[in-house]
Amino acid sequence: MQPVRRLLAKTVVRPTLAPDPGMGDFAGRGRVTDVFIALGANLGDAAQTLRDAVAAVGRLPHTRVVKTSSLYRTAPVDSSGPDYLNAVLQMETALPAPVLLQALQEIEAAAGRERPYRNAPRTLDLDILLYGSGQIDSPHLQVPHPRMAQRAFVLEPLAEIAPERVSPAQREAVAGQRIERLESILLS
Ligand code: A4P
Ligand code: MG
Repeated sequence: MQPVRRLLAKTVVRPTLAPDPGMGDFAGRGRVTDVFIALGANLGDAAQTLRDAVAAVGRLPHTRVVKTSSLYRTAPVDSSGPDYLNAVLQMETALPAPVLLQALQEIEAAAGRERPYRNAPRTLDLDILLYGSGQIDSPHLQVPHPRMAQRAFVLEPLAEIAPERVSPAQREAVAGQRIERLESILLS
């Protein structure tokens, strides 16, 4: 059995959040939540890795990718190494947030993600930005992502696919960070 399916088989699926007004039924699989994921990579063939990651997210059980942003080339923020490629995707999922986090970490591991030190260059990073309108503050998961408002590499792609989620003041606050939308390299 695949790791995520094994995990799901063992997981007692219970709501981690109060019912969300944005939720609905998803193919008869219970409540679904609108989720935004940040994708980042600055080692290896980053564009292909991010494409593969979008496909892998789309193959998760009870999950559908709704929208993807463009790819963005961005300067490392509190990090080192080559420029990053970043993007944001919107998905609908019936997976509880902790199960989704574990599934994303398995996709990172399959892409060869290593963690030699904090904010090290990486082949693939998948962070949960928003999980419905839920707020989660557990040792392993904080949502909304606590640093998203400080990062142009999150806010710009998020504003591209969900402009109502980012205010002009938030974008203005990160305007000094170098970021370039790539028109000729497609994510999906
Ligand atoms: N964790 C807690 N909340 C979340 C969440 N909402 N989504 C925990 C995902 N994970 C979450 O993550 C460390 C731990 O955070 C996980 O074990 C999980 O339980 P990680 O993926 O190992 O490391 P990380 O993502 O590097 O950690 P962190 O602290 O989230 O890093 P940041 O703040 O996201 O920064 N510059 C550019 N240009 N582009 C980038 O993509 N990324 C970073 C990472 C720094 N600079 C960058 C970029
Ligand atoms: Mg991460």
